[in-house]
Amino acid sequence: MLYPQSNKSRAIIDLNGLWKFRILKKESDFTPGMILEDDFDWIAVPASYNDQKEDPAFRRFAGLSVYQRSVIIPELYKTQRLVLRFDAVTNAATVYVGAKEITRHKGGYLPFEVELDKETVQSEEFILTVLVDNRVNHSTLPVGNEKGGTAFFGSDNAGIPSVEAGKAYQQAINLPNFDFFNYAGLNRSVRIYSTPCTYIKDISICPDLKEDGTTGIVSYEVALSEENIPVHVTIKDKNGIAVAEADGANGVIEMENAHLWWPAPGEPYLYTASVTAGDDSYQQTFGIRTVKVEGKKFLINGKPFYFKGFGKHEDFMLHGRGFDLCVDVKDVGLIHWLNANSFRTSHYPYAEEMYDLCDREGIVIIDETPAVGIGAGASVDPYKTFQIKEHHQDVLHDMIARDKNHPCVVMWSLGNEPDTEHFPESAYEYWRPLYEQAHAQDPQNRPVTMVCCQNDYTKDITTRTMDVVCLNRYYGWYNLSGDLDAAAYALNLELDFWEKIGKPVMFTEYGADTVAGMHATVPEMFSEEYQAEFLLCYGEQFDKRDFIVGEQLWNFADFGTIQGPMRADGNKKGLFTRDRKPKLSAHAMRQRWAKIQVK
Ligand code: E8X
Repeated sequence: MLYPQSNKSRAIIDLNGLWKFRILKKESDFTPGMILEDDFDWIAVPASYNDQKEDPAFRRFAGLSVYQRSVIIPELYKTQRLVLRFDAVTNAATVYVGAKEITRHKGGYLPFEVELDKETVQSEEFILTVLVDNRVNHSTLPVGNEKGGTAFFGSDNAGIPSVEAGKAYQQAINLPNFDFFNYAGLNRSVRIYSTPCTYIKDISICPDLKEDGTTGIVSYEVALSEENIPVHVTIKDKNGIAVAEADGANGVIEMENAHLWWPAPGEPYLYTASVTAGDDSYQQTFGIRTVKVEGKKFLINGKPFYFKGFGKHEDFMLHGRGFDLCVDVKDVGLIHWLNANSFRTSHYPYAEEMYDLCDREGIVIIDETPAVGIGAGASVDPYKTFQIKEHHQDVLHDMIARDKNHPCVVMWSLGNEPDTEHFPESAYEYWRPLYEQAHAQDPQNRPVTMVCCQNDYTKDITTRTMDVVCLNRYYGWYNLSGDLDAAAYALNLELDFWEKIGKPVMFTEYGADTVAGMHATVPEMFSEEYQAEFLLCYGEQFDKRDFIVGEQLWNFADFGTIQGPMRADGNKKGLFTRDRKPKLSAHAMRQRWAKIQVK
């Protein structure tokens, strides 16, 4: 799916800004075609709605809300094909022009679009309405909890006499089965873009390298709205100089002395494929780089790569999970400051603009679907009770379709911390087809993983089948709490197990909640000193093993979560506070990662 682009044949109508907004107390309060004339709030788009007002309902309600605005199409666009595109509406959307439903979409972290019909395009003005559903449950990704408690932190509503009361509780608070606040709304940009009537539908670029390691082989495929439109491709270097040409909707272009895309601190060299097809045109950036798992190594351009970084969140004050390019620029600057080189898009695909920035900055991304919360304790097989399989296939497909050309994306994560221990065969039968789907769909055939929760790894027959074993471990925090000697012992016991698997292993989470400003001469949990000691202790164990290909701690920064007895104003495992102030461990990791040179 192509990102909206303004060029000689395409234009963009920006629909970001102030929209009318209303939370619906009940679903029957909405009728298609209704106009918000009074009893509405002005709300900012893109942004989550939750923190924009002081009304407790904005954070606590579960259900439908309405966004509405008027749209005027300039005369000069009325001869073009016009497409309405939502970059992300969380968690589900139904879209109306006037009283007519024109599209709907399930899933809160990937774009969807709809071509506007002639009547709409020719109209003087029209009312655009988006009905947003923030609810999560056993059929959504991320998964919500349906039994009135949060399985995540095990509050099983002890003392509440019946499930009925639990259901009441469920209504009061939209219960995520995941550890981040369920920010909702028009979280990313809303635009109308124009194309000529015959147009470029998609572009796939698959780079490779010849044996000589310097000749690039660039395979491309241009999908068109109609057959037999003449296609021309010009490859331009970073200075816009044409360095190769080709004709035809598919082709392979050889490029001698190609500049490779290297992760930071190397040069992330970007080329542009300037595609023309009939009256349409599109400029697609790409990088020439290879990614491969070989034995126990993760290779980029044939060189062993070591992931230094973290899991992140799209999370900041006031706009919640809203798209914020300034925060993305700030965070990438801090990633460089830390001497880090990568992050995982935990636990959902991030805004496309962040991948574009990482392409330019040489930051490596593990791209993750929103499949988090797939588990409900040892007594319920989620693979038999959650209705998520088809939706999971869809979100995996859409994530790869959206992000396939980014050189910064080096691995797909099918999901985070599912239950792979209590129902091992059921888990394997669920995840294996998704693993195969990702490999089959990705033109670049990148490595595929599924991030493993701390579990009895001897029973888990799924994690070991991934291309890279990705582990989230918290010895010394959630268990063996406060005892780093015991934690190191347990970690090494487990690493002895993984040594035998003969695959690359990396840590995709390890960390400790830390209250900024809390200090202790003898490090204790929640102190800044304990977090630094915890992270460095893990690093010490990693350094002893040659099959560990990366360390991504949890988390880059503090972030918002649901209320619960384990969260005081959110999750505090950040190297930085939520407003990006460094804790002691940020300095400790900066020094550690300065010594780990990668290229
Ligand atoms: C945590 C993290 C959470 O924020 C993340 O989204 C997923 C959790 C640790 C799970 N992983 O709680 O900070 C630990 C399970 C029990 C050992």
